[in-house]
Amino acid sequence: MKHTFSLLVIAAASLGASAAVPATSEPALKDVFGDKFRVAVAINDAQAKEIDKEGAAIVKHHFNTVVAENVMKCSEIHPEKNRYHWDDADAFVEFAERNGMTVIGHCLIWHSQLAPWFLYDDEGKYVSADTLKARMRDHIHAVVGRYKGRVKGWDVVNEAIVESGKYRNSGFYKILGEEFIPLAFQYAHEADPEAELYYNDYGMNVPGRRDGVVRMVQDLKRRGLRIDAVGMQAHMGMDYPDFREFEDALNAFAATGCKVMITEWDMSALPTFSRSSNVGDVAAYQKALNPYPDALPEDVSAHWNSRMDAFFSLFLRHSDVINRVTAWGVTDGNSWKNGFPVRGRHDYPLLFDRNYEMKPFLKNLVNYHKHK
Ligand code: 9MR
Repeated sequence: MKHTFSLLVIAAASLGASAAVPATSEPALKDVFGDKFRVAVAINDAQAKEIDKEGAAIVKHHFNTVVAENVMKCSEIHPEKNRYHWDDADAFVEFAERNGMTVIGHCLIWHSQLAPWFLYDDEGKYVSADTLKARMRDHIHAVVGRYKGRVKGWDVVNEAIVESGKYRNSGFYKILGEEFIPLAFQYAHEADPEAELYYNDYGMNVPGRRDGVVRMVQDLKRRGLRIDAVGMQAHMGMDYPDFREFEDALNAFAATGCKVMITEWDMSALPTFSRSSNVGDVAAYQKALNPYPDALPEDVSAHWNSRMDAFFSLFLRHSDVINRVTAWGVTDGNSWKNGFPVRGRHDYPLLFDRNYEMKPFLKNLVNYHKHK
């Protein structure tokens, strides 16, 4: 009963004009936190082209740095061997430049969202090591070269180390072995010697992966290659990552001499989904998959806000080594989490809700820090 009542109150409040404060009337995040780290967000095509006007307005008001959620990935920008598709990436970079924002490039070498032709010959077999090197070089030189001097830094390699600390057994690894990583960094540096270069991965709190990434970074440095930062994606949930493990990993990356960037921050508010969940009937199964289709219950929202506050406060405490914090999407409605790990979920993982309002934990932090 109490629960129903509070839901009604929340619903009424979100409808009432007096309760809603447009996010663009709040103090700008970049003004409040910009002296600590770059305040960044991943934007989609509709925001870059200002089709989603309210989303774009939030980006312009609150953020000083943008990354393209998809349009610079290999499958998008280089869909066929002899064809690049620049229009969407150009529009993204132009949007940033029109609005005085710093651009981050995502990403050059990744096993996923890789153009289907990239690793294969005409017969569908893996290409030789030399051919793959040439393709990587051409791709990296074309993309980095096109935006030379306009992109501050690149995620050069994405998600190449697994939880055990070993290299992911991707096509790149199968064809080139460990060498594909230093080669990618070398090519990126050749293409734009001024650009910062990053290694980016998820689940970085896991000790095996953490140590594997540290070893790989040290290897790049030993070879004299440029690497400026380690990107911790930071896709979180209500029960992961472990706070201490996350902080330990952050310290371990900083100890290599690299900066640390929080590159893809979001926190699912939904119960962690397991395919082995033993849910009896179809209706119960649907409900388990998508338990809060209308709004988050107050207790869940309170828990989510306090966890987000704890992590943001951790980022602030480590702002000597963290130089960028990036939300992976603008509003809850934009988030990839609505479709992962299963489609059709209604998730609440980002800094702004579906009504384009700032989440409570962030309002509190802004109010506290703007007076400092
Ligand atoms: O958010 C991105 C989503 O729109 C894409 O469909 C998806 C495709 O793989 O990629 C998402 O972004 C990923 C990012 O590029 C790399 N780290 C994991 C992110 C979430 O999957």
